[in-house]
Amino acid sequence: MALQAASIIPSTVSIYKEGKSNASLKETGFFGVSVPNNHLKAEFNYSIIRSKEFRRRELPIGTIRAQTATTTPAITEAAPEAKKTLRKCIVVITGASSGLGLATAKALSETGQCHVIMACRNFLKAEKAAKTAGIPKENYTVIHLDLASLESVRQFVDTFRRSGMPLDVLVCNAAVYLPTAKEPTYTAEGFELSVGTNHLGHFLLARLLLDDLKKSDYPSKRLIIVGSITGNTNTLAGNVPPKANLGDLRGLVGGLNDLNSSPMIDGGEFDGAKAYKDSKVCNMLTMQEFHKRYHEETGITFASLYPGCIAETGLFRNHIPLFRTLFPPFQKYITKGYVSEEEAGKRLAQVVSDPSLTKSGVYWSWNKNSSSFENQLSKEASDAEKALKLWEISEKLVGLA
Ligand code: LMG
Ligand code: NDP
Ligand code: PMR
Repeated sequence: MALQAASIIPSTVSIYKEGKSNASLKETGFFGVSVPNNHLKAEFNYSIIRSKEFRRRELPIGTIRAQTATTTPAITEAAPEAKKTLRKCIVVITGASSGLGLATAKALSETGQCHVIMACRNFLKAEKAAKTAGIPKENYTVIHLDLASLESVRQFVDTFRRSGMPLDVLVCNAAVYLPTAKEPTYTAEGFELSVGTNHLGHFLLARLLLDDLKKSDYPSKRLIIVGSITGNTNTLAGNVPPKANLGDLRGLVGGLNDLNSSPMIDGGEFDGAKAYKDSKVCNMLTMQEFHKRYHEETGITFASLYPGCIAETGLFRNHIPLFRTLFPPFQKYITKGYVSEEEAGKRLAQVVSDPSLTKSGVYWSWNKNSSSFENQLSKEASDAEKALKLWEISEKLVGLA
């Protein structure tokens, strides 16, 4: 628990505020930090953010802490062009401690235009991963987030807000895949773990952070939810059994536990691989419902994507060793769907920051030359009625309705 909110937020953060709507306002943040909202460089100190569970002195010597983050402006106040220079884009990425999330954090860091908030359940792992990947300290901050606990999601939002940083892009990337599990396991609130983490945890996070996105003065605000081909039954990959199918959502209505009904969304027998694929359908439906409800009003871009088959990531850590050995060559040489972590990270980074990918409500994919295109979702993954139903049931389960 010591690391529950072990987020010592940037001790010094320099931010350019270029907001039009509130340019004349002064906001007083937590800890009495005054954030001047003008076009000049705003330098201020953050206090160490403490939670009930966390005290700095309790950390053992040598514990790696969240980094001092300095979003260094490229041009100083003296230069008139500074006003035209965008401040760094603040991007929250869930599950940035490995695989796609980490590769995306690295790719974004390399643009020099982003500061990544790595929202991770394992603080030390995230720190080490960032270091090993060579992400400069000033380009990232680690904040604790365990999506398998709604309490932790709320704590994350609170900690992030107290950092005083704006939110420009949210990337819902983290996931678990439990293909060999014989019995279901559950989140803190008692939801089957795959759907509980991949969908419900992200659903609450995204709903809460929508307000923060709305407040951001960044010109291209985005909310991205990672989807997958295996949730789409209009593809060959989506037809490998067990297939995704949410049915009439009766298991979700029952709370995804076997006390009331079933741990599976459709009310069926537990199947870990199906639960994962179902959760990806939920991710893609949620993106579309966000788009429908909020795109016009807020201008936020909502998008999903299939980054390619990144056959060597930690996602397959629970699969049998034979699968883990054969899956990468199978994808490389037979299906040709294979993509490296680095390439996949560049793809997701495009969806985060490429000026040509601002269209909302889109499920992006890439062709063999690695150029992006708007892909077609399966019938179920684009069913507007199901998206609405999913939204309403999910709100109840996470305590928003
Ligand atoms: C399930 O089995 C398990 O039941 C489940 O518990 C879980 O572990 C899950 O995803 C994980 O896997 C799935 C899999 C396991 O079963 C199969 O793949 C059965 C093969 C059925 C083939 C279906 C092909 C799809 C047909 C679609 C047709 C409709 C298309 C319509 C739409 C078209 C639109 C364009 O089974 C296996 O793992 C064994 C598979 C052995 C098959 C070998 C195939 C040749 C490839 C050889 C390469 C070497 C290694 C590959 C290993 C990686 C993948 C298995
Ligand atoms: P990884 O396992 O490498 O990354 C998943 C990340 O999610 C890890 O950082 C993991 O943390 C984190 N995570 C898991 N559970 C939680 C939790 N309860 N709270 C917070 N973080 C959590 O897999 P990938 O990089 O492959 O997966 C990333 C995304 O890409 C997923 O959404 C997946 O569905 C999607 N995807 C992957 C494909 C592939 O071929 N690999 C294909 C299509 C989509 P930790 O490091 O602590 O374990
Ligand atoms: Mg699949 C034809 C292309 C193709 C692609 C792009 C994928 C992606 N897969 C394809 C085909 C096949 N796969 C075929 C023909 C088979 C039967 C041999 C097959 C099997 C298979 C298994 C057992 N594939 C898998 C598994 C998994 O356990 C993975 C999974 O379903 O995770 C949920 C998986 C995947 N195949 C993919 C991708 C991207 C995955 C994994 C990750 C994901 O969707 O997020």
